[in-house]
Amino acid sequence: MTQRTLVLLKPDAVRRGLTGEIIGRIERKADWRITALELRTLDRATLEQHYGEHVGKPFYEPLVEFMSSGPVVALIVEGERVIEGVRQLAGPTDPIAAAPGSIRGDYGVIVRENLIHASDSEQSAEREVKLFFPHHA
Ligand code: RTP
Ligand code: MG
Repeated sequence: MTQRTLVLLKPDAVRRGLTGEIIGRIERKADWRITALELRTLDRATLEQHYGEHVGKPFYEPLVEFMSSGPVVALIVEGERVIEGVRQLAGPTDPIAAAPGSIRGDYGVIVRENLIHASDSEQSAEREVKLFFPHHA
């Protein structure tokens, strides 16, 4: 089942020089390919749309502060079962709960600064691709 997903390498990944490492893990998976890629700093309006489900939660404001604190790398990745697959590569939200071998498990410690976002369903993927890459929608 060929799918596409929206991936963000968060500001901590860019600051720490881990984007090449993370993109390499994604690129090396059989069949997956990057079809869009851009370095950009996110504004509050974009983040409010992207993280709409979290508006009002206690972690929302610090999340927006963090996500707008520096550039992110936004990518569209296409390929076989890529939505579930990138979530699996990333590991659970809390990096301490994430197994070694996963991106968050290998490089993260703080729940908020967990290096990578990946769409969590086909519906989210379509919405997020449209938000970040309207020309690819
Ligand atoms: P994402 O949306 O970024 O791919 O991550 P996720 O699905 O694994 O996690 P989600 O529940 O959607 O939360 C979005 C992001 O908010 C930050 N967060 N901080 N308790 C906290 O301090 C807390 N909980 C979540 C993380 O950056 C998480 O990835
Ligand atoms: Mg999420």
